[in-house]
Amino acid sequence: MYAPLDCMAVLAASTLFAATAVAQTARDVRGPSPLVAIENEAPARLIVDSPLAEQLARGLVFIQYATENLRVVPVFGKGALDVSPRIGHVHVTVDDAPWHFVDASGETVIVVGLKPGPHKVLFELADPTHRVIDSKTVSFEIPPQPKPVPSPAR
Ligand SMILES: [Cu+2]
Repeated sequence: MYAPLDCMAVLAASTLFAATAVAQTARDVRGPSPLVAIENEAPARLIVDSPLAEQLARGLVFIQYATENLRVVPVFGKGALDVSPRIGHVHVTVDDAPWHFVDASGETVIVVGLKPGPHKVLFELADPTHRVIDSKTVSFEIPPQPKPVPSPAR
């Protein structure tokens, strides 16, 4: 006699559970709004992954990185030091080169053309005046690549 009512209760409870299990706010995914100043912001931190394996096997270096408590944007200069939330960019140095390039996109860094063998890439998280805040080095080895097949002579 009460079976339909019990089924309804079970259905309602399971629906509520399912909705709760997948409920996610925009803040959960994106973090705090970048449009609100942060008092006493925690120190900035740099996270750098190893190169993506599939691309590395083909001799291509794709390195993903992320920052905490710092947004990577192309804004520079002393005045930008007082911006909140904090902003900055990344210096990338390949194999101890005397020069580096700058990434201000926050996207995967791609390096191509390295010879097979051991390599390393230094990531430095910098403030808008280029002062280094944090750094990470990723070491990896590019495997030997198959030689291209020569095209037949004409
Ligand atoms: Cu810089």
